[in-house]
Amino acid sequence: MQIGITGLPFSGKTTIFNALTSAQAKTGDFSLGKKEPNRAKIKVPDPRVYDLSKLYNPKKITPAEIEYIDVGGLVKEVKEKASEAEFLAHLRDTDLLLQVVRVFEDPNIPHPEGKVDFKRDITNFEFEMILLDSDQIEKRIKRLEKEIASTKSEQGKREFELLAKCKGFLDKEIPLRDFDFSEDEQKLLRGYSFLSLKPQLVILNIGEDDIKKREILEKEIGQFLKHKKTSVSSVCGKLEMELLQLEEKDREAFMEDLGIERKALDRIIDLSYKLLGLISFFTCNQNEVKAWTIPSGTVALRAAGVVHSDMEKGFIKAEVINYNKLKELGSVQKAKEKGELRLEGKDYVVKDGDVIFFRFNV
Ligand SMILES: Nc1nc2c(ncn2[C@@H]2O[C@H](COP(=O)(O)OP(=O)(O)OP(=O)(O)O)[C@@H](O)[C@H]2O)c(=O)[nH]1
Ligand SMILES: [Mg+2]
Repeated sequence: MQIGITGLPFSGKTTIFNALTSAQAKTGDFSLGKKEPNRAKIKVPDPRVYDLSKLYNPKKITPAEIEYIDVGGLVKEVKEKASEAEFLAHLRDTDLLLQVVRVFEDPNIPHPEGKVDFKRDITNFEFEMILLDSDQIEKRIKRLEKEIASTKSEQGKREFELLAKCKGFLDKEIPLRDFDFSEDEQKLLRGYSFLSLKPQLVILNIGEDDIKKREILEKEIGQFLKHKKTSVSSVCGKLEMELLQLEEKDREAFMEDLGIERKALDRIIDLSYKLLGLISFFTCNQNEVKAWTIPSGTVALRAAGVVHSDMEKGFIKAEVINYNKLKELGSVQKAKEKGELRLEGKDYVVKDGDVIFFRFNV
């Protein structure tokens, strides 16, 4: 999974990138015009993978991974530098946009719009994404018109109609993720990676003084955000970055003092999975215990294919037990004795936390 971090200059993107990934990218250096974004992969800190590993003592433990890309923001200066294409290229492959919005007040740090006003920034950001998608569609539509005139392609016509429909939404300033496209439409749209179609996680970068009113703030912004597949959370970027420099035991005391219940990373990962509609299942043996990430609603046959194409081709059955049940019983052997290791067919809908042993034949 790839998550793109974006937002206005000096909103704290790199600070939050560091807090999420334990990277040590330089903050406070104006990143405008910088060519390469900061990138880092993290292992999803899902305690279930490590718990299962205790049962199997495997040679290898493989948690799921998320890559964070600190892309920077798209602002007037960047556009003038014609870096728009670069900005888009970096965000193209991301599954989710993490929009960092400055809430913290600090007279020493300039705000590109003059003063802190996070509702304005959120609204402007959405509008920027809509404009970028709109530009892209206009260009494509022009080319398609010529193509259809000469080839009379049916596929071209369908694409044209769909893009015209999207353009209609965008002209009304509605992001594309507000619409439920059919499966065929989604397929056609996939190649474009429209920005307003990507799920969005708004991260309010709050100051230390705001920690106490974090819930009120999140609720207020939650009600302000009117679009689908859009969530909000708040992070005190600077503090979270400092937290990482502490020893584990000091960290907990520090967090308690400040009233921080969970690390930003843990909250953001949970929200990201929810926004993207993703769940985890596990495969376990003496060689490897591994977490797999799939869309919720995936059937056993498809899940097998995620692990290995041979498993999908030669699928016979899936032996399934949920992590919670397995933990309660203590071992797969016990689960078998108690008849808790279920035999499921190819249409079984995999649940979050399922431990699956695929039976297959190639
Ligand atoms: N007071 C305060 N300062 C912060 C906070 N978060 C970030 N900063 C400071 O704001 C400045 C900008 O932070 P960065 O993380 O570099 O911001 P950015 O969005 O990556 O900036 P660009 O990449 O230049 O667009 C740095 O000096 C940070 O130390 C915060 O929560 N409170
Ligand atoms: Mg930066």
